[in-house]
Amino acid sequence: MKALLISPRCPDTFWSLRHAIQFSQAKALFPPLGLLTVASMLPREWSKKVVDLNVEPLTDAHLGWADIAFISAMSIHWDSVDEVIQRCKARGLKVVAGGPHFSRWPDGYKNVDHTVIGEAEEIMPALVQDLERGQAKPVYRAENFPELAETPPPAWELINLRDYLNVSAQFSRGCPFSCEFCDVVLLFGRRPRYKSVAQIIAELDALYRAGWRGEVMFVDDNFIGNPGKAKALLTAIVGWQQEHGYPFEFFTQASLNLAENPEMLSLMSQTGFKRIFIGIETTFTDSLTECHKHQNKDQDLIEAVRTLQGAGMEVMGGFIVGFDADPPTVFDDIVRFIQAAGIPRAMIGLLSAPPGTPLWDRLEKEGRLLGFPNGDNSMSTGALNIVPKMGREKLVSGYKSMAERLYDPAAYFDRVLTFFAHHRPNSSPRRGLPTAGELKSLLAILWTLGVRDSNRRAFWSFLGQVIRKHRHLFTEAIFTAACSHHFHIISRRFISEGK
Ligand code: B12
Ligand code: SF4
Repeated sequence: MKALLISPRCPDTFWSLRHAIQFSQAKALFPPLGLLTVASMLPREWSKKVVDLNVEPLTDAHLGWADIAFISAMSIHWDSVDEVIQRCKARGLKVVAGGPHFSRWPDGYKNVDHTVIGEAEEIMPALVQDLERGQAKPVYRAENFPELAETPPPAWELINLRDYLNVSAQFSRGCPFSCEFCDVVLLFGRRPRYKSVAQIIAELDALYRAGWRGEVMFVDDNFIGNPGKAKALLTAIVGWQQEHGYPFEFFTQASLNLAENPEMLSLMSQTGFKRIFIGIETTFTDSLTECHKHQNKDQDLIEAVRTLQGAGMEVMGGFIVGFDADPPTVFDDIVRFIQAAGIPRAMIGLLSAPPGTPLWDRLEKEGRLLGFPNGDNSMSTGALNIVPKMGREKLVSGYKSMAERLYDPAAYFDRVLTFFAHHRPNSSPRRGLPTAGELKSLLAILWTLGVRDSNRRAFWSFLGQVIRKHRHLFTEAIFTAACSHHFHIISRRFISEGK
């Protein structure tokens, strides 16, 4: 059997980082980890090809080669998914679809032949057998959240790692919390399930052997969900990094209570963690109570961010506006917080209700649902599927004013400088001089932001301050500025929508 594994194209959104990636040799931000994991579950004797539409187009030759297509998608891929399915069907290919989008929206695609709902581990043996016998069913639903001990390493050999800016590894799935707006618990359950330390070390070995050097994201919903397991893994990676000459830098997602765990922070610092994404959501206790994010209450938020920065990590924060309890000052207050904390990459979103979440159920009862969200709730109104208490117009205009203020390049650079002022280098050795590829990117960024861009004054003033006060972070500063370029383009486009 010849299996064509297709990853749909991401639209040009906040997280596509497309206008920053253009400066590098990479073509996309992350490889499609779910699809590569599924590829490893297919029989060895099958021929496999991965086509990531963020890297290359899907050609008739690809479709002509294949006997069957496997598609993996998030809801944000909506448009591309429709097109891919139509093209596969037009060539007479059977389509197997899975991943978060199809798991949450299984009835949406009548032209998909076999929909996999949930995680693939326990389903694949039966699906493969049924496909080989020509008797596969329309729907396969995971009955359990599988243990990850048998999850195979991703099939890195099917892609060119150089096409990606970062790579990823997954240590755990699931989250013990129950934030009202989040569908992670529906998708992956409340009990975090883990791979073994040996499985992860084998994945790092495989990436190293495949020639990867650079950033690795642990795509866990909460890396420190089980602190004991996280510490055991970190201890093993410290040793691995030493043995291999520190080829990787890491980032991940975690809950804010990481700031209260100095031992974990010290281990993360020794391992080489550079960034951490935290769902801060809001600075208002009543809004945190409303969305059941109790774990963020009673914390001094600025103090927590400072602690993480002091451990060598840039804090990337997720923020939401549109809670019923949000006061009228919410937009100004959150912008002020983000500036003061020094969170350059702040992902601000409008509250939206993914289907099946407790928020969806509550708002349905209250008659405040407006249909399905489109999956993109950062710098877009496409996911706004609720009637907000403060009124849609007020919410959207306040939100746009946040985007305008936060992604003004001067404000962004101010945040980077605040972060740099509190940053302490992590205790793993820093990578050596920039590679030839990185130097090329540096020059391209300098040319675009420093010569051609209308915001070049802000850029040069920023660089001047970096050279005066934080020279050791010069390379970091240039790459961070490339992200500012992307966010500025996305925010301008969003702000002018509907004008
Ligand atoms: C890493 C990550 C990112 C990264 C990288 C994304 C990427 N390109 O890979 C970044 C930070 C960029 C990102 C961004 C976004 N993300 Co994200 N992200 C994740 C995260 C944490 C891990 C994804 C991952 O690699 N998982 C590991 C693999 C192994 O798991 P998996 O893909 O689910 O695959 C398993 C099954 O689903 C199934 N399966 C998957 N595909 C297929 C295909 C077939 C054929 C079969 C049979 C089975 C199958 O089998 C696999 C093994 O069991 C998930 C949450 C999570 N825990 O998965 C959210 C998640 C995927 N992201 C989500 C969202 C909403 C977003 C954003 C839209 C956020 C935003 N507001 O902007 C953006 C969109 C990005 C864009 N391009 O514009 C949602 C998607 C929800 C949905 N219904 O689609 C998730 C589920 C988190 C959540 N609930 O909020 N994200
Ligand atoms: S928002 Fe984060 S902490 Fe809350 S349930 Fe979702 S993954 Fe867990």
